[in-house]
Amino acid sequence: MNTHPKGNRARVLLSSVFGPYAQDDEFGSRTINPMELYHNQVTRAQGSFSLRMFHRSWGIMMIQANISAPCCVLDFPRREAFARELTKNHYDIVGISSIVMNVGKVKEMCRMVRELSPASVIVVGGHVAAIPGLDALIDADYIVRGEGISWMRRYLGEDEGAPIRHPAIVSGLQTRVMGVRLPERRGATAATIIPSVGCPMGCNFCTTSAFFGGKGKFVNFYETGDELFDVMCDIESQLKVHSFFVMDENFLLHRSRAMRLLERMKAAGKSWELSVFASANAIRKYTMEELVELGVSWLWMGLESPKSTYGKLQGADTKHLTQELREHGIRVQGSTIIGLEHHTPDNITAEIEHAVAHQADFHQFMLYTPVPGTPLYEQMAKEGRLLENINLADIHGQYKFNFQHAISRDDSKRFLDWAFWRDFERNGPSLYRICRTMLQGWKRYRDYPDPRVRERFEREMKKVSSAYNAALWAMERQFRKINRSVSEEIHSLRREVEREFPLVARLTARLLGPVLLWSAHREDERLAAGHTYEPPCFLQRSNWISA
Ligand code: B12
Ligand code: SF4
Repeated sequence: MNTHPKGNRARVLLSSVFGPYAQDDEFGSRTINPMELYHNQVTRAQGSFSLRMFHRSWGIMMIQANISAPCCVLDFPRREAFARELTKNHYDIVGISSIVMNVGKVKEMCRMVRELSPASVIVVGGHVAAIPGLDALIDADYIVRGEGISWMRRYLGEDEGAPIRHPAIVSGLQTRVMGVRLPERRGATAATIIPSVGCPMGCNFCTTSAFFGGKGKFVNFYETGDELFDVMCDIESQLKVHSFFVMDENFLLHRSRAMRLLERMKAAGKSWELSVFASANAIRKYTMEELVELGVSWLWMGLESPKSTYGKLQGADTKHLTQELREHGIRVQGSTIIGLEHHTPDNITAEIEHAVAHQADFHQFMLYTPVPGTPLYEQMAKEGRLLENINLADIHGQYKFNFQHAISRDDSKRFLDWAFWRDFERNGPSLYRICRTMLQGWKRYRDYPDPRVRERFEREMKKVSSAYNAALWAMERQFRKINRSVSEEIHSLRREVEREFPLVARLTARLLGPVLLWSAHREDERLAAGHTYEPPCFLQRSNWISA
């Protein structure tokens, strides 16, 4: 690859694919694929209790923060906004970021660039680049596979090995639950931190592992706990946060980095909360106290299946581990795969019941899916098991199988939908489950010698004893028609919270509870009428001098 003739004076536009997203259209948008993490693949069957929020496109934000060229990030544009930006300003380079299922939008955006800004070089990056033969499907000049910061720096003639600057990213936007949009107070939402991309475990279906090199490979943006600590301090002071969403596929796998971070946190008295992703084998490298002291308060863990042979599970009793984590106040988000090789129409129900019996605070269910670029895709292609004529927009694990399996394509969707529903019906709204976990944690750690830990649980209990308790009041009523015994459990939890915090908890439940009950009803009606949510468009310029 040659560097761009203008080097770092080239003007760069970095855009995510265009919306609207949560509707069916010819470009590959799908109603079941809203731009919302939880509602898309975790709490989607939970009606008005579903946790709804948007996340920005962090890949292009990271690239923007790490180049010195004049750059504009356009996130979640409509086609009109993308066209307007292309014609209003001249861009030497137009970078488009996408995942596989949005390839139809990339094709259309490349067409638009050629028409509206013919002198621009088109660079396409992100997971879409893993599609074999992509160059024949879209009209781009460069298709970038893998890590994009170093590629873009190289293309602009900059030092690709320079330290990574981390932008200050607010992790979630426009959070809604029970029909109420939460106020966006400064510091109230966690900041996103991205220590690495990829994962060395190399599970055969895993797109993120495959995209950044596969088994044994990953890219560290921050090698050491010291570097990470400095970045977190910087973002803490910019955004006034105590809480971090750590976007690293397997954060706890890198134990020496995590333990050094803990040392620094202790020395500086940082009472931070970390939401992390980690595999069971990595979690077991730590004692519960180490996790708690590190501030791990939310943990996303692959449970996959009791009979799966993935190295990351290494014989772990995931049910016991989930229970133990929750007893220590750590909210667990389990992730279960439906359609592994040993699954059949006869045993899948029992496997789903096993997953649900974990009583994780949140549960993601995903279909086993050969996505282009993964070892599983290659294997299925070799075995001739890939189904023909499946639109790439429908290959993502939340719809139907794209390969031959003992379970039929249509049944795969039925089992997936049932898994979400069963988890909700049996375990109640995730909002209730996290209140239970936080209360357990606070009871266990309220007298803990380390003041940072006490402070963190006290912060959590402030929420549980006020607004969340009001939500419990509304939930126990709303849930009666779904599962009376869970409604009674919610009632007992609320009583317990009110025993601990008699004044504030009772008062907020009586005052705010009825409002939440009303707004949850209203939200259920809205959702039943087909209402969906779309993220706002963002436009952010850096190193910009108007032409
Ligand atoms: C945050 C996130 C989201 C957010 C939205 C983000 C957004 N604004 O688009 C939400 C929660 C809404 C979401 C939704 C979905 N997501 Co999502 N998501 C993620 C997640 C967890 C983090 C992405 C991230 O920021 N990573 C960190 C950044 C730094 O990495 P990156 O984005 O890959 O960017 C790097 C390179 O790819 C490259 N790069 C990226 N863009 C560009 C552009 C240019 C020009 C260049 C040169 C390079 C480049 O450089 C970056 C730095 O190295 C990833 C998993 C993961 N760990 O990455 C899944 C992931 C991207 N999502 C995925 C999927 C499937 C979905 C959904 C379809 C849900 C589903 N059914 O599973 C929906 C689709 C929504 C829609 N309508 O488009 C898959 C994509 C699989 C694939 N092969 O395409 C992933 C990989 C998860 C997985 N393992 O299955 N998602
Ligand atoms: S442990 Fe998780 S992130 Fe790592 S390769 Fe396996 S599925 Fe992917």
